[in-house]
Amino acid sequence: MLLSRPHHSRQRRRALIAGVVTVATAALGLGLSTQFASAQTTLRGAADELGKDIGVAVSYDQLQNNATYRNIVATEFNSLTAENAMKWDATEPSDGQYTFTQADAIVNFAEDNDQTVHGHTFVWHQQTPQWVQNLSGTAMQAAMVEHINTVANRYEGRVDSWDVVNEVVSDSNGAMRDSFWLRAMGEGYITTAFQTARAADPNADLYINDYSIEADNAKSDRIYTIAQGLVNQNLLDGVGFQSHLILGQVPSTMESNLQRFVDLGLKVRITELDIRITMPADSSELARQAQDYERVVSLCAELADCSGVTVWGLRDGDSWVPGVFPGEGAPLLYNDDFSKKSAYDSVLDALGGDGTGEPPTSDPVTTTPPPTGSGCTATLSVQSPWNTGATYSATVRANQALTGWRVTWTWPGSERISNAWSVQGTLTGATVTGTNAGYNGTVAAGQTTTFGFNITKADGSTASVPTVTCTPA
Ligand code: 9MR
Repeated sequence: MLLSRPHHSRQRRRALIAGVVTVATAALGLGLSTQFASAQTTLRGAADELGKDIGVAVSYDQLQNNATYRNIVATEFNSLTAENAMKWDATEPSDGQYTFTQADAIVNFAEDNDQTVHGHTFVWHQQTPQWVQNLSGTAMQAAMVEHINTVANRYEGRVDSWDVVNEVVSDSNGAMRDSFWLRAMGEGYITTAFQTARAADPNADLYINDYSIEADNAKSDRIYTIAQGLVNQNLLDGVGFQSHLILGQVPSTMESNLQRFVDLGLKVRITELDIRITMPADSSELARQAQDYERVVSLCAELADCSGVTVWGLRDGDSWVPGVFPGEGAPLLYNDDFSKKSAYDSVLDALGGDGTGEPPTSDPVTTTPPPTGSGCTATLSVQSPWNTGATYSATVRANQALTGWRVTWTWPGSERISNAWSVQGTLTGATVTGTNAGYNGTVAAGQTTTFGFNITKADGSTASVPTVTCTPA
């Protein structure tokens, strides 16, 4: 049952990777380690090769309003989680009144960019409106079932996995959390939530998610017991380890703890990774943070049943940490000016990419931009070539104000696009015709926007840089 359930977008990505592997090994007769001593220079490129999710928790506002944020989210991550937009207070603020604007925008963005979505969350003791909390047991159960049905049905086939319940165990001795859910319905609410989610979207992976369960401790023991019960009823697919960690405190038992859940037949996932530092953070602390990140991400990279890692926000300034732990911060991979921290490089390394800061083995090739004058010009540049593929980035420059653009080119040789982001259209053949995604069509005169893609190509051939024709659309 577990294995037979398809995972739409994840399966698509894995199939693609398997194709690359077959071609590479058949043509070269080389081991994978040689082939994949990879020159990938994005988290996404490296995670794709590994067949894992590298996710980020995103804010609707930033995605809407900040083009740099959008571009990094699209190019560096292959999975998204809504940091707040799918929580109950966002989706059903009053009884039966659903507002999906923000959640839809995030799911649409993920689809435009060929990203998986890990949904967060149906049942939590925070960010659930007062009207739910005030209900009696029977009415609360009915509201919970209705809510899960509505949200899971809406995103069926588009959200790959769900945190069905979040933080149901307390911090003291592994007791159940004394939440309004527990008080109104007893422990059975957890099973009911999973039964409902399973029936509503039989193809989604269902997770139980919690913090401070990374180590083998009383709290993770309790999660283990709950997980066992759910596994016996075929209601659970994975355990989410939030991993809101403190500098220097990656638990020594984390690997063996994750393994015991895998041994139950479950996936594991690092769902909300951040590593906080007492501020101000000095260079040695930032270097230590990079090591801590590397350790956690390596652990997932090396564990076949770890589905991926999601970082809980993009830039340090986007993080929830300083608001909740005054005097602590700097917990993420990017600085507020969007520059990459050492932690970024170490995550890239842990995913098997080239996070050393060294240029990739072959030098990137860049075209000279075609002459300006028409409505727009577009250029391609090879970011990181490897024997049988390459990652490209493309820049569209508006010579006049644009509300949409169309690009087209023909590959001179064997190059074919295998996946693309921030562009849509007829992309996979010898002649490529792409148009803007929903969010990057409007470009002011003199401004630029970007899109990107990976190609496959004949083993050892040079990744060519065709001339692109750009027209306003
Ligand atoms: O990062 C989220 C922050 O923006 C919200 O204000 C907060 C509300 O409680 O929730 C934060 O995310 C939490 C996540 O949903 C569950 N695990 C803990 C996360 C950090 O508090």
